[in-house]
Amino acid sequence: MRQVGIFGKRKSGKSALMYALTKHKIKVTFRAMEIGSVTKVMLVDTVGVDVEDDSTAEQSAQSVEVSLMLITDDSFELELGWISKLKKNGSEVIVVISQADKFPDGGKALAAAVKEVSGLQTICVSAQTGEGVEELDEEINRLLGSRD
Ligand SMILES: Nc1nc2c(ncn2[C@@H]2O[C@H](COP(=O)(O)OP(=O)(O)OP(=O)(O)O)[C@@H](O)[C@H]2O)c(=O)[nH]1
Ligand SMILES: [Mg+2]
Repeated sequence: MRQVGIFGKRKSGKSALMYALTKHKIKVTFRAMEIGSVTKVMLVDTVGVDVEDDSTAEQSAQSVEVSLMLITDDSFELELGWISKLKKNGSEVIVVISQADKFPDGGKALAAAVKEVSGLQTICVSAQTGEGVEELDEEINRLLGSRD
């Protein structure tokens, strides 16, 4: 089955995002079943990239086609390193400003900072309010489709 990995530091909201995406996917899948087009995707939750032994995250990085890299604050060097590694492994990467509801500006300033340093586009997502979940799901599907 095609795998989408969720990476990020401890407590960055990986599991909450996985749950929010799953809920959204179930809704969309019921609609897609009616028109007979369903792509089965397995979401892979991982340990934090900042844990001492990140070997299980390393392992997941080998088998995912699309990776979500969660960023929650302006120290994101570790994440940028992981993004390079994931791309080297052949994965597409979507950078997610996670827990976006916690920012007064919805994560826009952090998104701009990430863009300035790395040139990477981001999607601001809140697992709590659902903001950005649909956009994220569409981007995942677009990238999976581009690899068919
Ligand atoms: N406000 C807000 N809180 C969130 C959001 N997502 C997660 N949280 C909270 O942040 C904390 C960590 O969320 P988790 O989803 O467990 O994070 P995680 O990355 O899976 O954490 P570990 O598995 O321990 O590495 C929890 O208290 C969540 O309730 C969000 O979108 N908005
Ligand atoms: Mg978790």
